[in-house]
Amino acid sequence: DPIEEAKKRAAYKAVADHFNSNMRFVGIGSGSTIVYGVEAIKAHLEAHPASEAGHMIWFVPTGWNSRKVIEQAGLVPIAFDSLPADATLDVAFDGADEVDAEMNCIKGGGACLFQEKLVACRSKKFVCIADYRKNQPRLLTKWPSIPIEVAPIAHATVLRELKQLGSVNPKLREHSLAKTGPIQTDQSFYIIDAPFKQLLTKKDVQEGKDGSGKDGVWSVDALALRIKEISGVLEVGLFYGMNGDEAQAAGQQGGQKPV
Ligand code: DER
Repeated sequence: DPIEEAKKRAAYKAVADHFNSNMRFVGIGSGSTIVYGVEAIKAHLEAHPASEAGHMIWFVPTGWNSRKVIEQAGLVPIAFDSLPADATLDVAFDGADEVDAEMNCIKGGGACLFQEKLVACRSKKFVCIADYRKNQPRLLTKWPSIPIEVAPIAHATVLRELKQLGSVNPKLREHSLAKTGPIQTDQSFYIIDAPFKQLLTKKDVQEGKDGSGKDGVWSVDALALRIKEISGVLEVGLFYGMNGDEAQAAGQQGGQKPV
């Protein structure tokens, strides 16, 4: 299957370039691509054991499924809230639903975006593993909407506010199979998928395009910050400006640019 092959190649390259056996804390994202990432880490550790005996590497999951993937590979998970207070992760590996020319990402297809962003922002480097299907000039080119994690009690209010920001037909993510009703995240929150017309890159704005929300056209960071301000929103599935200085400016703890 050419897509599985592409995912596997991307994962093995990402791990070869950005993982080493002497790391201490490594973040593991969610979805299907990251499974190849864990497989590649496992193979790397077998071929390159840690230099000092007894060296431990802790793997930080980004949700129930991510933890299962770590355990099934025989690696050792540590819950995010069990990390030593002064610990920063060496690297976080994760997937994405779409990536634009500036490496901004739409994430949340797997409903784990809150823990994924927590882990990404606590890591020295965020490595996004994405096959060719995810690469687009701008976000919302193929992936239709922005996943947003919201408190159940506030979901109707958030839907209303999103429409005022120009979202067309935002809706609660429902179970697709037998069970009816909204899906719940690992935090027992809901997910809203909010379509918008277009998300501009920084370059678009520098070239004079207006990303301030007129006719529902926004720049990535302006919309991410605006949605985050809506009371009831826990986190927004837009990863942007993840390098140190921009991330500080955007109010996110410093990570580094996704690679
Ligand atoms: O939920 C997410 O952001 C995930 O990383 C995910 O959507 C990517 O999934 P995939 O690797 O199965 O495409």
